[in-house]
Amino acid sequence: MTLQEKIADLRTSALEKLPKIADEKTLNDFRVSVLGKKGKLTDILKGMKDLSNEERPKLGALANEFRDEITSLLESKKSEIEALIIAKKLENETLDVTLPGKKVTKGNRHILTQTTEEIEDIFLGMGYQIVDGYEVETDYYNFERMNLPKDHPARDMQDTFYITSDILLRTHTSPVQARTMDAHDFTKGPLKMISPGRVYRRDTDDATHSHQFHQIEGLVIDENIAMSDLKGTLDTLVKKMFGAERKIRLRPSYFPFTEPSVEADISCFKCGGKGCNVCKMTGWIEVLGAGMVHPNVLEMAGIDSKKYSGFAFGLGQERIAMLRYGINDIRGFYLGDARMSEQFK
Ligand code: FA5
Repeated sequence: MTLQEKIADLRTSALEKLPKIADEKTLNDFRVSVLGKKGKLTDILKGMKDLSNEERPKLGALANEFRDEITSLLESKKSEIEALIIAKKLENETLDVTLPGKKVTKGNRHILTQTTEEIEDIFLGMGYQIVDGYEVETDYYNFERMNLPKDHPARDMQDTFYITSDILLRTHTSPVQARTMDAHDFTKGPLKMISPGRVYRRDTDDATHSHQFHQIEGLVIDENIAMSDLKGTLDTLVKKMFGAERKIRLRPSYFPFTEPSVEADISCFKCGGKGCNVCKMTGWIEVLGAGMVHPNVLEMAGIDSKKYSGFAFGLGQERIAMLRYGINDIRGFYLGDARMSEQFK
């Protein structure tokens, strides 16, 4: 068989096999076996060295023609196979628009955050500014500046977690009072601020007490501030938060940093005042401490207590939220149970 005939033979068999190929791997194997370095065409062309000078270019031209033809057929076969693969994929991956969508659950802010923001709104409406304090405080601001010198027996009312003998986790938001008094320029007007934040105490946890909880401190200092201003402010707060029907009672109390001092109770949400386990059979739940700023506290901040007077209060946010929403155990706020939060969307 001449080389020309061998090429013709190879062409015939190639043209017969090619259309039957249906995948990329077989197509590639076929290309290597026909046109590859060790393929059939190369094998045939090895015989060229025995041809005459006239025959050699003719066979070369024939071989090139064959290579071009097969290469172009391989290309179109490749595109054909690729198109088939895509078509198959599309067939399997069709989008079923009738399937129900995945439900995206929407979160919501914690009920304590919501309560804080609500109280903030009420006070912003009355012209107060909102001030941040430090959760890690000095003994000086937490106690001494609040008229509680070292060894004062009233320190026992707020036992705390000490970091060093002078640095502690604040027991109340009242140190923010001293810090804002120090920073305030009274030539520019009265001081009216609230300061929400977390506080810590070595209290034993029960339905209404936690060792860490939240307070909102309030402070107003100006000339001629009287107890009636405090009463009116607390009344506005309670009416806006709980509605006019909820009863509030003020009873005399003692805080070293206010004189006179009061504590405010709100009628129990659970028993309406009859007495139950939530209010410890008293019918009332204590929500805040308040009073007229003690002259010593003003003087320690360099404020003339003969010219200026003020009132302050510290309310427990958890207690307010419990009363507002009928939550009967304070520990529910901190457990991180989504079912608790979801009720307050
Ligand atoms: C104080 O902390 C004072 N600094 C409040 C104050 C500020 C008085 C300014 C005068 C002037 P008291 O310890 O009573 O006061 O706490 C205030 C409120 O925090 C309480 O009425 C109560 O609502 C809440 N509270 C106190 N202890 C706890 C506790 N362990 N768990 C949850 N809430 C608490």
